[in-house]
Amino acid sequence: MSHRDQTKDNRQAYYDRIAPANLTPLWEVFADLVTPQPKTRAAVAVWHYDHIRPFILESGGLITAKEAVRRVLILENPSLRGESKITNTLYAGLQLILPGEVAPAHRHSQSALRFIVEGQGAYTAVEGEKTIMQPGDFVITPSWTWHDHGNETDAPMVWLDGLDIPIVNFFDASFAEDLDQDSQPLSRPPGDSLARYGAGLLPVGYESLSPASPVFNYPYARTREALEQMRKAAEWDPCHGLKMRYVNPATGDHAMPTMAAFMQLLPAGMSTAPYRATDGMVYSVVEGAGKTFAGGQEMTWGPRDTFVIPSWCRHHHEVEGDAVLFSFSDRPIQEKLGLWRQDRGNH
Ligand code: 1HN
Repeated sequence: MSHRDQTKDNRQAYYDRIAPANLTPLWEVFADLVTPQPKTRAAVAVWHYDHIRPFILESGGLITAKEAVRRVLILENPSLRGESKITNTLYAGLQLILPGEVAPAHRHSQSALRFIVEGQGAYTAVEGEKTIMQPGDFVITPSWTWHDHGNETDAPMVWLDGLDIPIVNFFDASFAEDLDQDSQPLSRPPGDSLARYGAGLLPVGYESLSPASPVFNYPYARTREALEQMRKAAEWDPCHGLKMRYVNPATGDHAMPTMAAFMQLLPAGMSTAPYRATDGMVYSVVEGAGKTFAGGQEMTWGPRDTFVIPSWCRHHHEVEGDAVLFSFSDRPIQEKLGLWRQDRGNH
């Protein structure tokens, strides 16, 4: 046996002997643990709405919203099948609620965001206040807030759910409970939170123990109008076009402590500069059509499509007409931990 083989055998015999004591040599795993750059298991992927919409509607004939608790098709990253993840840290799904249905009230330590994709006029109630949802609205249900949904319209409604489930489970910090009634009692009139906290004003003496925004519906009509007004200044970021983040108006921080959300306008003809960041990004297309080049792949997208760009995957977008993109990520946590990085160039 060569000297090299002998050394290898000796080491392996040693590893085998220490294994029952639950010991592992760091030098054998170091390179996988501490990589010079992020090495995600998640893949670039796109879900075309036209393709999956029939599957979503079909679920409506198989199970009621009430029986399912939440009737959702999970958007699973193709490289993370079976893990209920769209990125390593985030969950995403498309939820269907049919006319007359109720999704019963519950609360959990996971934070959720909703981005309305199809239909209009269904409601969600959060902590005693109802809001009617329209396409493009960004709605939050922060950690441990009671929430239930209902559809009193005559058309199906579909929205994108984003949750921090993998993060909460990573910490083994999941709690959940059901309310003893399907619909929670309402204590404030519709529109109260937006008027009280989302009109550039705050109640005098307002203080909150929660890090989450007191506004829980950020209507698309307002967001779109803001983008339209700002575009006149023609200040375009080479990587992002015009990209805004949803904020907690009381603190200026992200709307929720674990997930950030964004809305961006890419003007007609724009080809963005290459970009990557450590937060994996989930996109929902609101308006327009385009292409995203990421990780050696080309994705085409149009309204209501969802696509995902994993951590540190360099990408750029190309659009013909104007495009409006919603997106969300785990950026707030990474920022708080001093981990978030971006790379705005080609190297
Ligand atoms: C949840 O509460 C909702 O409230 C949607 O609509 C999806 C996925 C996992 C756990 C809780 C909702 C969810 C969820």
